[in-house]
Amino acid sequence: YEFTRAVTRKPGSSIIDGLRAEDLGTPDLERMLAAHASYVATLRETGAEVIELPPLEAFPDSVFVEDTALCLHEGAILMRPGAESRAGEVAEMAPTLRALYDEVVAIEGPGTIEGGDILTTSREILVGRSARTDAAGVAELSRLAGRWGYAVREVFTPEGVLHFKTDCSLIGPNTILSTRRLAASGCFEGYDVVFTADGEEAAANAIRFNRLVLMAAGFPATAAKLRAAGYDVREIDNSECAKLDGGMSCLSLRF
Ligand code: CIR
Repeated sequence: YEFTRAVTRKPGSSIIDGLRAEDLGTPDLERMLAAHASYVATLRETGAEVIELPPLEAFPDSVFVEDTALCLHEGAILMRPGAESRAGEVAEMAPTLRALYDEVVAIEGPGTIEGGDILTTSREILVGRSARTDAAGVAELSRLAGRWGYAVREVFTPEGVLHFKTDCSLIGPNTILSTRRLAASGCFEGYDVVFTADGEEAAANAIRFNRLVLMAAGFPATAAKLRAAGYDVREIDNSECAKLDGGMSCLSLRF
């Protein structure tokens, strides 16, 4: 969770057409822009450089940049999204990553995989199979990241949950914030797990970014629990991204 850089993309007015599992109302662009600005400012507060890309109106979900790539120390791996309307976002991200990394490789398929299903810890890369990420996608990632010495472990995202990281985040060297429903599969054996408070499952999609934990506002019991454990927690308005099943991790690539 120590990063010198992040890449984000501003939401555009096409955000109202973003994918969602359930209709929770139309996202309000002004409010989303304000929340996005405070997200970017909070990342910058830690001393990191944040590269903000311009909106891409042709891709309503392109604010959720995390799904387009996996950024590791040795290089970046371009994803192959399982959502058809999002496939073109990868080519839009590629030039930025090629300018920052010596090595950029790509998932060629036929499998699919999205960054939201990937949790990198200090000892391994956990990849949750989901409606967006299939076995072939995990296998190809395993081959690509394996060349750089990473161990990839396939796990499973619960039914009805968009991405693996919708339900968990790495908040300390060996500590994971998780919902009970995800951890119940046993996927975090060997890690210390902090559970989201009951009814606050949506707080799990947080990020540890240098000294800060960024989490969605509106989950007071989980925020209090993290603060009591010594974390420096920042709560960011996530009301509009939540309408599109997005959260803190989705909004940036961090490396
Ligand atoms: C989608 O369904 O693809 C977007 N509306 C939300 C993507 C959220 N991304 C993430 O969790 N990494």
